[in-house]
Parts: sequence; structure tokens; C-alpha cells
Amino acid sequence: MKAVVCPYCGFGCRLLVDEKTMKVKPYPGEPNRGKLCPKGLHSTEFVRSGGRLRRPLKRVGSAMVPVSWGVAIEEISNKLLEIRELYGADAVAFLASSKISNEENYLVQKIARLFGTNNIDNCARLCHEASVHALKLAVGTGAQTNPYEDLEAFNAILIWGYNPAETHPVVMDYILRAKRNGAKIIVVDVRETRTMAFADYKLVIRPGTDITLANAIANVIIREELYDEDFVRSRTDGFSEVRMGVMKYTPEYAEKVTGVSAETIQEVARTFARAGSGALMWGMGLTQHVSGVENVLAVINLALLLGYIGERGGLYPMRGQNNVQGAAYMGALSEFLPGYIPLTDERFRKRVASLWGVEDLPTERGLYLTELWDAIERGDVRALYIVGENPAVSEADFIHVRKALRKLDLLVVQDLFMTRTARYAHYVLPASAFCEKSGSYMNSERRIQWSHRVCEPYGDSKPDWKILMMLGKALGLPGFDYSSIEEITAEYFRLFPELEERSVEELKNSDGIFLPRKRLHTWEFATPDGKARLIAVEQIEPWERPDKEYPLVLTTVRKISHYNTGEMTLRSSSLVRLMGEPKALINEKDAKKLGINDGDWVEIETRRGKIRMRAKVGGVPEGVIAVPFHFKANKLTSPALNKAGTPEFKFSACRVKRFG
Ligand SMILES: Nc1nc2c(c(=O)[nH]1)N[C@H]1C(S)=C(S)[C@@H](COP(=O)(O)OP(=O)(O)OC[C@H]3O[C@@H](n4cnc5c(=O)[nH]c(N)nc54)[C@H](O)[C@@H]3O)O[C@H]1N2
Ligand SMILES: Nc1nc2c(c(=O)[nH]1)N[C@H]1C(S)=C(S)[C@@H](COP(=O)(O)OP(=O)(O)OC[C@H]3O[C@@H](n4cnc5c(=O)[nH]c(N)nc54)[C@H](O)[C@@H]3O)O[C@H]1N2
Ligand code: SF4
Ligand SMILES: [Mo]
Repeated sequence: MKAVVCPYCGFGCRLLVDEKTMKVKPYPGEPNRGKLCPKGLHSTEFVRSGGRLRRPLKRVGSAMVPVSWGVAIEEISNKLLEIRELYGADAVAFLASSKISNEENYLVQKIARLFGTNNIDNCARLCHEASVHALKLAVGTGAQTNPYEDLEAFNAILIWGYNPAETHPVVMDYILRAKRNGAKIIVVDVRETRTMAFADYKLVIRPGTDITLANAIANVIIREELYDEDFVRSRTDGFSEVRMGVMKYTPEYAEKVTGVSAETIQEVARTFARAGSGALMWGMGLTQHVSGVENVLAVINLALLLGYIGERGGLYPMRGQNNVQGAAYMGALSEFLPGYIPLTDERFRKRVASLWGVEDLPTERGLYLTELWDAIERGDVRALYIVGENPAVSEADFIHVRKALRKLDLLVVQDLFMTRTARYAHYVLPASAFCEKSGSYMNSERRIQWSHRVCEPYGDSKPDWKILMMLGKALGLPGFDYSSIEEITAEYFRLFPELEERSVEELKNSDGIFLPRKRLHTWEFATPDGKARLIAVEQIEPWERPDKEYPLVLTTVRKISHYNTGEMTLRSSSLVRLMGEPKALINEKDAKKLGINDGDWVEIETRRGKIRMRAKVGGVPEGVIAVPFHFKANKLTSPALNKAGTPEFKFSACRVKRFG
């Protein structure tokens, strides 16, 4: 049995995989403590499923024909160099992957930056980047502050726009242990979620009204003097602005905007404040709005007012993909160097450059993943190298994205499968799957864990790091002569002072290493003066309002046995058996008005396009339609971006009719 990191969600369970049978058992130690959800349990199925890419492919006319690795890498690098020669390095963009290891993400951004561009990004942009921006502003670092184990000790857990019962099932074990220890569980969502089944308070709000609700809770906390005066005085700035700012957000006013009663708002504020310690956990319900950054700031204010930091509380932006946290720490983002260090930090930038054997690195922020499509249309970006992402399905308004993909002079897709995105590629490179390679991954609590290789690569596929090494060398970049994955691990360790004394051996033989440490901000925040910032925010309207033509609000959500764009889960026969058919949730009153019965086929249409699926009546407030995002919802979604570059996946104006 070998210990392997689960290839799905950012909770970061480890699996024990049998080398002969490929059967999976849960790892008994941290963080999953002998638990797994069905996705982890059946995760080796897609590895041996049909549909794995066996050999590099090259487009010839409308056909994809096999080529050797040597030819593929040489032709790709020649084309990249030619485009750089003609249009400059910024005409090329790279997408790293939240599915590949730290080492592999480190190499993708190393290639991009040595090639001469900061056009390097990953799906964190579609996900928690608003949390990163808000956390940087408020507390100085961009990640989860406390380990999962702390959850069990807190007296209250406020879960906001986040549905872990379906999206991080194993963290529910921690939440339920906290509940058994007496913690009060409060859930805020726009529908009755599975997570709400375990809640003491269930707040169903109108989509996009989160700032009003958070400000109203702050209003009660301040007016009734429930905040931690010592903490606010000694460890934060900005209290008087927030006090002024939330004055007009009375519970009565908030009731009208959010639909949650004034009494409930008061009770929740008092319960959370009087608990004495508490965690704040949030997800895509907050970040995927044009007000994403401000939404997160508004809820962080609650934790800061109450001093719920360090031993007394924690901020938990629960990360999505198994290595999205690692991708960010490795610098696979267009605005940050490794460790979330800004590109403008000259000392650090030059240190990275000298480690890589060059004088300096590009300093201009690169394009966000979500800005690429317009840039391609304008002709500013001519080549795109994608590792393990599927934007033709996962991006908002994908008709526009697919049009842009068709326009590229060069599209390379490195994946396990012939994905929807790969169909547009000039070259498709077969990558080895998670258990066919070794490497390190970082989970949501910032725990770096080693994943051991279990079996041989499938067909002629290669681990991403080997492909990237070949590419780096072919592009003539310095420092791509690694003889093992461990050499790359050791190289990234050198970028972090906290890892300098740690060894790869220690990582391999332990339950992981926290970067930079287990708990953040216990004594001091990471801001220049060590204080946290309370930042006053006003309610921000969604980009697209419902109107006569499109009177309903569309939001998109996740289901437990489906995963993102489905490339992996749909190739797992056990999961396919567990999956129900994805259905659109519609309120009883709306259904009645539109003559829709449970199980009917409906057509959902926005200004971008229309899709058909079956309806399920109930579970959402009047005026709201909730559609599983997997597969086709992005034909409909709004491409409006927030300050961190994330689309408003959670709010579009739509209309619905019965079909057939
Ligand atoms: N089974 C499964 N697990 C997954 C994934 C998967 O696809 N399938 N994907 C992984 C990834 S990449 C991520 S990022 C995480 C995401 O994990 P979550 O954040 O839990 O995922 P979502 O279901 O997208 O959104 C969370 C909730 O936001 C609510 N919501 C929608 N609009 C609003 C709003 O305006 N306000 C509020 N307060 N709530 C709103 C939705 O009803 C939903 O219940 O899950 C990870 N885990
Ligand atoms: N409407 C709507 N849209 C959304 C969201 C939403 O809530 N609503 N959520 C957004 C969020 S939070 C996210 S994170 C994105 C996810 O968007 P994507 O990252 O594009 O989606 P995935 O399906 O996770 O794609 C991962 C790809 O990596 C490949 N892969 C897996 N392992 C490896 C490997 O080892 N090597 C390589 N090279 N490839 C590998 C898989 O085959 C798959 O094609 O979707 C976003 N889109
Ligand atoms: S909870 Fe997440 S990490 Fe754990 S087994 Fe399920 S998908 Fe994998
Ligand atoms: Mo995500």
C-alpha cells in the first residue's frame, strides 16, 4: 500500500492504494483520519478507464495524428519561439493546473517567466482568488489561517455560501465533531443545502445580498457592544469606518433586502458573538460574484470584530481543487511570484531570478485566465499552453471562449483525456495520472503532503514534470536538467525560509509540513504594521439584473458525485452509478406559474444561450433557479468579472419554460 494524495478536492485526503489491485483504503492519519468520500474511494477507476490519451497527437487538417514525443516538443517549442520573435513574449500564455503537483506548477511558472511573460494562471482565478485579494487586504496573507483540527475546539461555526456536505464531505466530520462538542452551526446559502441539515440556524438569503446580511450582523454586534473591545483596539484598524458604514444596515432593512427575518439576524449575531470562539468557513457563494472581494471583506469583518483569530477562531476559505493552494504558493498566478509575493517586490524577484540563473524576471502583471479570451480575439495572445484545465467547459460564457480557442495560432493541451478543450488543440500531450507519478501537494490548511507513485504511466504518457522539463530545455531556458522529482522539490524549498531546514525525506515520512506554519496571525497580522484592517463595504449590485425579458436569477452549484467538468468522474463507473441526473431546482410558486411539474424537461435561457435539463421543484426561494455547473451551465453564465478576475458564476438573469 502506498500513500497517495486524492486527485479531487482541496480538503486533501490521503489514500492508501494497493499496487496490484489499485484498490483504495483511507489513510488512517491526518488529515482524513480514516475517512474518504466516494470520489476518493473510487479515484483509481479513471486511471485505467478507456479514453486515456496514449500518445502525443498533432492536428493535420481536421484529423489528430500520433507523433513522437521528440517531434511534438520540437515543433511546439519552435512555434512558441517564432511567436515570441514576431509578437513578443506576452503573445504567449500558459495555464498551470490545480490538479498537478507543486513541483509541476513550479515548473510551469518557471517556464513562463523565463520565457519572458507573467501570462501564467490557473483555475484559482475562477474560484477563491477573491478570497486571496480580500485576505491580503485585511490580514496580509492570502490563505486559510488555521488547521482543520481547530474546528473541533470552537464554539460556533459560521458556514457562508459553502456546501461542504457535497463539496468537502470529509470536513463535515470535523464540523459534526464540533457540533457534538456543543458548537452552534450557522449556515447561510441561497437554497436549502445538505449542509443545512446539520445547522442550528439556516439562513436562506436572496442571491447576491450577502454584504447586506454581513453588515446587518456587524450592526447588531456593534450596537449591542458584543464585539471584543480589547482585540479591536489593540489588533485592528478601521473600526470607526466600519461602525459608520454598517449603521444603515439595520436588521429591519436587511430583512427587506435578504429575505431573512430581522429577529433571526439578531439571534444569529448574538449567538455567534457570545460563543467566545468561532470559525468562519466560506466558498463559491461569496467569491463568484462581481462583489466577490467585498463579500469576503464583509464576512472577515465579523471575525475581526469578535477577535476570532488564532486560538479563538479562524478564517477558512475552503480551497476547491486538490492542489489549488499549492499552485498559488508555487507562483502559478499572473499577479504573484511564489509565496504570493507581489511581482514588484524587487528583492524577492531578483532572488528567484538568481536561483534560476538569470538577472531579472518580467514585472508587469500578466493576463488573468478570464482576460485571455478577449486578448485572443484582439490578436494580442496568439499561443496558449494549457496543462490540466478545461476552460471550454469551466469558463463563463463558454461559447465566447470556444470561439477564441479556435482563433489561436497554437493551442497545446496537456491532459489525461481528449477533453472538450483538447478538441481545439494543435497538439495534445498525454500526461500521466496522479498515482503514476510522485510529488508534493498542498491542501486547504496549507499542509504539504507527499504523494507516492503506485504504478507505471499509462501507454506512452509522461508525468507532467518530465514533459515540462523537455519543453524548458527545447526552449533553451536555463535550469531544466533535473534528474529526479526530489531535485525540483528541493529547489522550491529554497524559496521559503520556513522550509530551508526541512528535507524532502521528512516530507515523505510524515503527515506533511505546514507552510509557513500551522496557525497564522496568533500574535500579529502579516500587514506592514502588524494590525488587521476592518474595511467598510457597501452592498454592490450584480452585473446583470433580472428584468421583464429575463425575470429569474440563475445560480450554479455542485453535486457530490460529479466533479467540475466531469472529465474524471464520468470515467469512473462506480461514481456514474451513484450519480443522479443533474437537475435544475425551481421554486414551487415559479413552477406553478410556468406550468412546470417535478421531472419535466425545461429550457433555461440567458442572454448568452440556452440549455435543457429536467426540473426539480422545491429547495430554492422564489425567483431563483439553481443549476449544477458541471458540463453545460456555462453556456448561460455571466462573464462579468470581479476585482480579482473571477466571473459572476453565481448570478445571471434568466428565463425558463417547459420544454416538450
Ligand atoms: N463533489 C464535488 N466536490 C467538489 C467540487 C465538485 O465539482 N464536486 N469542486 C471543488 C471545487 S473546484 C471547489 S471551488 C469547491 C467549491 O465548494 P462550494 O463553495 O461548496 O461549491 P458551490 O456548490 O459552487 O457553491 C457553494 C454554495 O453557494 C451557494 N450560493 C450561490 N449563490 C449564492 C449567494 O449569492 N450567496 C450565498 N451566500 N450563497 C450562494 C450555492 O447554493 C451553494 O450551495 O468544491 C470542491 N469540491
Ligand atoms: N458555472 C460555474 N462555473 C464554474 C464554477 C461554478 O461554480 N459555476 N466553478 C469554477 C471553479 S471553482 C473551478 S476550480 C473551475 C474548474 O475548472 P477546470 O480546472 O477547468 O475543471 P476540471 O474539470 O477540474 O479540469 C481539470 C482537468 O485536469 C485534468 N487532469 C487531472 N489530473 C491531471 C494531471 O495529473 N495532469 C494533467 N496534465 N491534467 C490532469 C483533468 O482530466 C481535467 O481535464 O470551474 C469553474 N467554473
Ligand atoms: S473529501 Fe475530497 S480529498 Fe477527501 S476523498 Fe473526498 S474528494 Fe478526495
Ligand atoms: Mo474551484
